[in-house]
Amino acid sequence: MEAGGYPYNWTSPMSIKKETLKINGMSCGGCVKSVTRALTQTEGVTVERVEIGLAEITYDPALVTPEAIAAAIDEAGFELAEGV
Ligand SMILES: [Cu+2]
Repeated sequence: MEAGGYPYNWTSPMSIKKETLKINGMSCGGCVKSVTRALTQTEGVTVERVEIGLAEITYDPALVTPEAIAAAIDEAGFELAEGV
């Protein structure tokens, strides 16, 4: 008998956080691609939109820390100005 509700193993949408990151050092489409790649390759991060100076992401705090997101941006050669 179905009791209703959701299976246990579904990821709760409640745990996913949405952030707009302000990023210093971006100046062209190449920078947009670099930031997009860096964030895409970070486990637990989903890229919604990237443009010069900012990135909109959703991330799962169970999989990735704000520090790891900042580090990924730093490693790509940019600086996180605000967010996470
Ligand atoms: Cu550039």
